[in-house]
Amino acid sequence: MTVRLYQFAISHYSEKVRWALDYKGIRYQPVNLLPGQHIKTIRALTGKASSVPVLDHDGEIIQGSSAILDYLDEAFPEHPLTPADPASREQALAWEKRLDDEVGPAIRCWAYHYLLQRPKLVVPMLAAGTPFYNRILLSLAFSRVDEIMRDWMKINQKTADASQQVLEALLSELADLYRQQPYLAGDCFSRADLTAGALLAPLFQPPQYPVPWPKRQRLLPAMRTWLDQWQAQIEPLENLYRTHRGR
Ligand SMILES: N[C@@H](CCC(=O)N[C@@H](CS)C(=O)NCC(=O)O)C(=O)O
Repeated sequence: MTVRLYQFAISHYSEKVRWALDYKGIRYQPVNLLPGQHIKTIRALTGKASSVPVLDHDGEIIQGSSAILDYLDEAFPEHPLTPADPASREQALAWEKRLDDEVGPAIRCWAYHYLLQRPKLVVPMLAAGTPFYNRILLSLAFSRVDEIMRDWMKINQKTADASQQVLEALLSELADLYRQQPYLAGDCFSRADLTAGALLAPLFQPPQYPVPWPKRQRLLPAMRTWLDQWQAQIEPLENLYRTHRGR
């Protein structure tokens, strides 16, 4: 059996899938792609959208983190991530969708807005897991990379500020909930908690996440101050990650 995960090391949607695979104890080969160069590879696999993550399980191709989690629970039912009880299942899927649709894009926009202003920090993260010369390539072409990424994901000060508000609302809500109950849906760890932990992981930079995280003091002051201010709300997610992420 061969399981391949086409991904960007930096992608938090890819982290959802890495975590799910590790949680289920499934051995897999990561195929780390360089943003930009990924399009050809992914379109050849899926014949449609270019986004990662994409899973290849013995030739069965699945694109998108949520569809991949569905598939993994079907194909590898041990250590389920989708609750069996219908009400908890519905709740878990609703949380996952909300986090995928709101939090994923918000954290990406907010973090890149500041990190793209520090090429020396962001280039090694974008090229993580790919051949060393990609760092040189990205550094040389950085002003174009910056322009394309900002244009593609509509990243600017205004959208970064709006994203920060989305994050603040969600972090407050999640911290309140985790103060009252251990899990978002039902009485077990599920794909809802996994999604919250994976998508928000860039805020607490866990060592299992395979990118060279920048040291706190090298971040732009705006980013550092905000992270300090929101530490209490970020902490429950960090604890959840530490408890359930394993390797
Ligand atoms: N809803 C999708 C979102 C995936 C996504 O936004 N992937 C980004 C990286 S974080 C991507 O591949 N962007 C480049 C592209 O779409 O070509 C999922 O859950 O997999």
